[in-house]
Amino acid sequence: MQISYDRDAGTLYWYFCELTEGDVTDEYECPVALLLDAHQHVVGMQLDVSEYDDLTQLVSLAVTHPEVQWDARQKHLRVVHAQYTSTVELAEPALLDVNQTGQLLGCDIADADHEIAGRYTVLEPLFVDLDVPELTFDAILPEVDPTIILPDVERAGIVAILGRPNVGKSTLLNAIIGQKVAITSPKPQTTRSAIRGILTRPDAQIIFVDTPGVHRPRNRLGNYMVQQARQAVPDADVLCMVVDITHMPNELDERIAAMIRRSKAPKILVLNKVDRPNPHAEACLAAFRALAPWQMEIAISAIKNQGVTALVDEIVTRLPNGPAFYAADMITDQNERTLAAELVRERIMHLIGDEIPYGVAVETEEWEQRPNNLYIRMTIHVEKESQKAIIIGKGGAMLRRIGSESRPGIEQMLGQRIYLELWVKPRDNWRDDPNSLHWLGYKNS
Ligand SMILES: Nc1nc2c(ncn2[C@@H]2O[C@H](COP(=O)(O)OP(=O)(O)OP(=O)(O)O)[C@@H](O)[C@H]2O)c(=O)[nH]1
Ligand SMILES: [Mg+2]
Repeated sequence: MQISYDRDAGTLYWYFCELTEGDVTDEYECPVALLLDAHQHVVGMQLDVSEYDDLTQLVSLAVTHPEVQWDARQKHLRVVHAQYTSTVELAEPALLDVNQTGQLLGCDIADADHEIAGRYTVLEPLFVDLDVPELTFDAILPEVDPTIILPDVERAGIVAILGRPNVGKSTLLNAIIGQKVAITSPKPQTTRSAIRGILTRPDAQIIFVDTPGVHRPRNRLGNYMVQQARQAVPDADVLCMVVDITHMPNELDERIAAMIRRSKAPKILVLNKVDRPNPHAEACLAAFRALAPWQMEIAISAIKNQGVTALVDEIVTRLPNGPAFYAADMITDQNERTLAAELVRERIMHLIGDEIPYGVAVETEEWEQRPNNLYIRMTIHVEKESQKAIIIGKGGAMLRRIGSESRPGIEQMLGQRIYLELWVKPRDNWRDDPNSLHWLGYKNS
């Protein structure tokens, strides 16, 4: 067993094995409590995993350690290093790292406010040194190709755009870049992977990372999406939390704020959708202000492009000095095939109702330049045979409509005519199948 504590981040790491890269394939969350002795020192912790299935497998690695107790009745996993007299529940859930076979490898416990930091006297001798190399720019930015002439800018850096689903993160990214690099829709959970949009101005190059909306995952795809958002935080030079000012913050906003609070980067509160009437604006504003120590706040309408330039100006003043990383004409890290497939998925999000679009993945399978056009063949993966019929529609009408409504956007992006062929295939329960997720590109780095 390995326990360590990151003082800066206020995070305890409790691991039941040594981790090597690629071990963790899933991330769950669960309520967590610390076990205290009579002097209020921390002597252990307790994870409440009652929400999960296959608990025997989940705890199988943990229970090999003598300090670990499994309470099968309450479904609590307890790590006990000395006798405890009380438990204190933490506001933030623990993050559980799980391997491919469903075993719990370890967990992160956030004590963001450092409320318990002085209480580790008993555990401290057990702490192992954190030997995590500092993330540097080189670690996360692409290798600079010497043949590309990079723009001469004073500042450059990464800006993470975070928020709960549907608040307008991707709409904001598109407004900033001035072109569509991220798909948007009125349905939540539209964005599935972190997407980079690059803005090069005479004075600065800003790499914006649009992230999937943080939500309560109900499948492996959801876990992946939330992890994509979470992973964007430590890499960012500036953090923007986008909120919908017409709604009061909820528990998801609290969770995102907790993720943000752990970072030392400047934090900007972006109040979106100010174009909408909002009789409760004052109350909403006060509640969002209380979520984190914001360096500044700004009201915008991403859809009307109001306040967006002012936001970018504010961001630039907070970027580190340094050279550009991308050529001046590069606007996104996605390739054309991926973007084209995303444009088809966007049409499906708009055209098909109910839950079906959440189980749709679009894959570009052929991309061939022909004399008169570019031939593109894509497969629309669905989860069930019955969904296939809905996507195809009566006499193929819906599939034709998806194709004809996707084509103009793809042609505009590519600057040429295309011939788009769409096929629909059921892929059983792919959102919970690690192989399918990997195959479809939903894999964490
Ligand atoms: N009225 C109004 N609507 C907006 C604004 N910005 C975005 N929207 C709408 O809000 C909906 C969600 O926008 P997205 O940009 O897809 O939201 P998101 O935060 O990226 O959502 P996820 O990718 O699901 O996390 C869309 O219908 C947008 O048109 C705004 O400033 N005003
Ligand atoms: Mg989005």
